[in-house]
This record gives sequence, C-alpha cells and structure tokens, in this order.
Amino acid sequence: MTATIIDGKAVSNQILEELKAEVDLLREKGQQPGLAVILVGDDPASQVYVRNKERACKKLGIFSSKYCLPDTTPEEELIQLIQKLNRDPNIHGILLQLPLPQAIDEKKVLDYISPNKDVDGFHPYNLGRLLAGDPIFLPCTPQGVQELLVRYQIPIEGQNVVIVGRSNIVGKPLAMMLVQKAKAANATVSLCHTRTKNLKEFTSRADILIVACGKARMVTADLVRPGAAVIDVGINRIDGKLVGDVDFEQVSQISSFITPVPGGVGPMTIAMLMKNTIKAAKRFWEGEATSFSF
Ligand code: BQF
Repeated sequence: MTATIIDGKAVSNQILEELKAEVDLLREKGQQPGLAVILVGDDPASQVYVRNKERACKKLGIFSSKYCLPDTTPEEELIQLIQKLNRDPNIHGILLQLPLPQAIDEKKVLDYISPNKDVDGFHPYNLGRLLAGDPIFLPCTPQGVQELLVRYQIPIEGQNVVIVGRSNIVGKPLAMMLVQKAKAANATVSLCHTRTKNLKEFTSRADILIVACGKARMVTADLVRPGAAVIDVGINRIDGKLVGDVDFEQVSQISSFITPVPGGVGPMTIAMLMKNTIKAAKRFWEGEATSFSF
C-alpha cells in the first residue's frame, strides 16, 4: 500500500477561509478579535512560529499585537505584561510563545494568563475542563491532529490509537481528547513514552499512530501496522532540513495515510489558534467569559 499524503497546508487554508468569513461577519457588527503574542528571547524557531501566527491574524483580519522582550526579562515584568493584557478589552487571546528562557518559571507564568484568554489551552483550568470532559479551549496542536482525522474521514470511534510522546502540549491532552465520550473520539488510547516497555508491541497494533516524541525519524516501517494512519507531529531540523519523528520515506510505503513534515500538522496548529482566538472574542462579547478570582 502507498499512503494518501494528508495535506495539512490545504486543510488549514480551507479552515482559515471559513474563519475569515466569521471574522468578516463580526466586523459588520463593529467587532474585531484581538490576539497578543509575547516572544521572550531570540530563539530562531520561535521567531518563525510567531511570524506564522501574526501572518495568519493578518490574513483573517484579526487584530494582533506583538511583544518582543529580551531574554533577560525578569519574571515579574513578564507577569505584569500578562496582567495588563488580561485587563485589555481589545485583546481576547494571549499567546506566550514557548519555550521561555531558562531563568523564567514557565508553569508559574502561564498560570497568570486569564483562562478566558488562554487560547493555547495550557492553563490548569482549561486542562482541568478537558479532563472533566467539558473543554473550553483545547490545545492547538492536538486539536489540529483531531481536525485532520475528521476532514480525511479517518474513523476514530472504537479504533486503537497509539500516541508516542507524553508532553503536556501534545501527547497528554491529545490522549484525553481522543478517549473522550464525544464526537471524533471514543478511541481506545495508549499513551507511550520513553519508559514504555516494548514500544513495538503497542505501535504495531495501532489503527491510528500519532508520533510526538521529538526524535527525528524514530518511527520506522517495522514499528507500523500496514494500513495504519500515521500522524507525525515532530519538527526536527537536520542539516537545515525539516524532518518529522516518522521515517516518511519508509512508512509512506505501508501506511494508509501519512502527514508530511513540513505541511502536515504544523499549519493546522496555526489554524486552531485562530479558531480559539475567535472563540475567546465571541465568549467575551457574549458575556460567557467567567470571572476568576485567581
Ligand atoms: C509546517 C512548535 C515545537 C515547539 C514549540 C507550519 C508551524 C510549523 C510547521 C508553526 C510549533 C510548531 C509552533 C509548519 C507553531 C507549529 O508547514 O509544517 C507552521 O508555526 N507551529 C509553536 O508556536 O511552538 C512550537 C513546535
């Protein structure tokens, strides 16, 4: 079997079109969603990601303001900026680009973003809502993966989904989303990681194999069940070239579906961020944003 290549760029462009129509409608009502993007330090990959996000905002007509802070920024100053943006009625989403410089306590700072403006879905409140089966803001990359499966009509319900990688940003929330009693879910999920005993025993039984382990080309064809759908979340730079966590050349020979890197999950992450930002703005205008005392 040779795989259908999942065109994440095309799907994301289609979603951005759909979202643009929504933003246009809001504009007629005099409303414009706003996203604040905070970049601390000068990590080149982060600069690319921030540029992608700003470009998407511009394309849709979402207001965006970028805050570039030096990597020597004291934690206290970053927290003050977040608190100012929490109060700003023209800002509906706050995106703190990760990773942060070593000296800053990422978890501590993320806790200051109002759950109402947490368009990355990283605040413990939003993670808790997901765990409780009543999510508000879902993390962008897991949401992008789920959306790709849906748009390519890859069955999820009752399927064996195996996720390799247990990060708080991808693996863990995605496992929770796909195991949920909900649409585009109801899967049997295995969450594998660096301490998994006999990884192949799991991956070779996957109907849907999702890889987000951060190791270039780690998943080779011998780990994959022929006919499985393979979603590669990895982004690794290897001598100037972007490669995923899946050995694309090998695995695309035997899988039913596969996402390329670049052009697979990556563009979907950006589209889901735009979706969350519009949702945050609508919740604000419709008075659905909750009052928090933390
Ligand atoms: C593509 C990210 C690791 C750590 C922090 C399009 C993006 C990437 C790839 C992008 C990512 C990855 C983002 C492609 C945002 C996805 O064409 O394949 C877009 O901009 N991403 C991020 O903000 O932080 C990260 C990966």
